[in-house]
Amino acid sequence: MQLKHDVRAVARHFEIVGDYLAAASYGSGHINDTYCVNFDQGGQSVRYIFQRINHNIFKTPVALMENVQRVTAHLAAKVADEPGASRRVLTLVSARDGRAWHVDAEGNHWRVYVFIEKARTFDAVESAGQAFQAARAFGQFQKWLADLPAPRLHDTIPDFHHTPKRFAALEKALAADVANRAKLARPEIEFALRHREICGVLLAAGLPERVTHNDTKFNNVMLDDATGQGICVIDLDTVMPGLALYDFGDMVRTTTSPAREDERDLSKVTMQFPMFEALARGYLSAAADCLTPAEKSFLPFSGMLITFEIGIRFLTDFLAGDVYFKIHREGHNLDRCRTQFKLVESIEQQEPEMNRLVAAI
Ligand code: ADP
Ligand code: GN1
Ligand code: MG
Repeated sequence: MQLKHDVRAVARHFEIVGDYLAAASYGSGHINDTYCVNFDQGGQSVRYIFQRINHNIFKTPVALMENVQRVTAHLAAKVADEPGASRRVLTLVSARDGRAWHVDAEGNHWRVYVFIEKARTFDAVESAGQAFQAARAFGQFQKWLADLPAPRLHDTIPDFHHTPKRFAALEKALAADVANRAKLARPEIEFALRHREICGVLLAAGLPERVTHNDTKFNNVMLDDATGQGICVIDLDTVMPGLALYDFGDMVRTTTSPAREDERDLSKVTMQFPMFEALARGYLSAAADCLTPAEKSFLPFSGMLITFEIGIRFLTDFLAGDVYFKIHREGHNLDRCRTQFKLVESIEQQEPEMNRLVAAI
């Protein structure tokens, strides 16, 4: 199949031995372009992950790569003495000019990671054990990065989780209605407007800034094929200063419902309490001693808020004519928005019980 990019040409700029064999598009991310690339190294086929950073969204790719270099180096030092250390952290492959990235003739920034074998990601959660493992890995990730030396990391996307600003962007897109689609999303728009008051809650709570991942989707953690253990947190583009709750909230969003993010049958979308319990226990097993009592008390609410926030981002993009997230069918962003809002409702209904559980852990 014809690829969107000349990956073979890109490969020549990286310190990879052996012969280039083949490349294929990989993963289900909404932003970057990811390829799995095979090389023949002495008769063995060895895989690498190549990624083109979407510079329409990440406007400062060099600053982003500086963050990724600092974060991966810090994590590598933390896991150095653990068994299988090389599979516990992403490893960048250097470009031939010594930098960690290559800029092609079109101005695209590329990076290469060593492929983590015998582990995989899942787009939808299958068991409470997986939820526990994912949350523990993300909690451990936050804990390991708590002592990242200064300076402060770059903000790769400013105000990424500033929910009130996300809401303002929705209102702007609604007022402009450039694609004439507001009429197709009346119930969703009404839902968003009714929930406006939750947007500012975390920002008003005076919580501490930490180094956070900010995109803790379930498919951004690799689970070991043999043990099921959460071995490596990936997708580091949005690692930057943030609130711990942004990470826990996105875990609730992506790891408690059995349905995919774009499921059309909304009856399948529901916050499964045992998954939430596994997430809370997994996350706290690793990160509890880093958290303040206030942060802990907001864990259930953060799930509702971040699900709402991503929901309004999908709705905004639908209204704007699908300019941000990759889509694969008509109405894709509206479908995604609907699953998010259904999940918000499900969390709202169970919030008291979720709060009781967290207080008891
Ligand atoms: P996106 O930003 O597009 O989501 P990711 O960095 O999450 O990109 O990568 C997309 C997919 O590629 C992941 O879900 C994972 O399955 C796979 N992947 C990414 N990095 C690696 C790696 N180092 N080893 C093995 N698989 C990887
Ligand atoms: C995007 O790149 P990916 O697919 O992991 C988005 C996240 C959203 C997510 C929704 C930089 O993540 O913020 O939560 O889609 N990343 C960016 O699935 O906007
Ligand atoms: Mg990803």
